[in-house]
Amino acid sequence: MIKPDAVSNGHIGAILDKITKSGFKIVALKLTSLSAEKAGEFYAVHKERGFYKDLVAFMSSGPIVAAILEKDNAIEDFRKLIGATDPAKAEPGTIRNLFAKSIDANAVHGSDSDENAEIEGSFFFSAFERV
Ligand code: RTP
Ligand code: MG
Repeated sequence: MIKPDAVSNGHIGAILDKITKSGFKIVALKLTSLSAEKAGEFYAVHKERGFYKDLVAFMSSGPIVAAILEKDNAIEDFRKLIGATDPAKAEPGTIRNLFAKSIDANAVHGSDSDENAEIEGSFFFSAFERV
């Protein structure tokens, strides 16, 4: 997902370019937005964390881009490409290093397991929206 900060800062094109040039194939893509309820559902795993309320408010604050990506070793390689959760700690050249401003507004989300990628892909896309 490209988060609301990166969408409103005009980074959709640059981020998708970096993703595809890093060998990921886009198999589903849409510009949409999340209600607070849907954002809360998406990040339900963090419900007990202190940052949950801020996270839900931020993720429902503006348009986002959702995508399903394919690549060998996609989960690990994508997390390497996006960099650390806190952009101040993200390696130079990573998406969060280049486009994120803070740990809250950190430009992109990546699934953390194959299982969650399937769940999160189905959260945004029906079968006929995937190529
Ligand atoms: P994401 O799920 O968005 O790809 O990020 P992540 O795996 O790198 O980090 P995660 O631990 O899953 O946390 C989800 C999002 O919550 C915000 N967060 N804030 N203030 C804090 O200590 C804190 N920790 C996490 C971040 O925006 C993070 O992306
Ligand atoms: Mg996460």
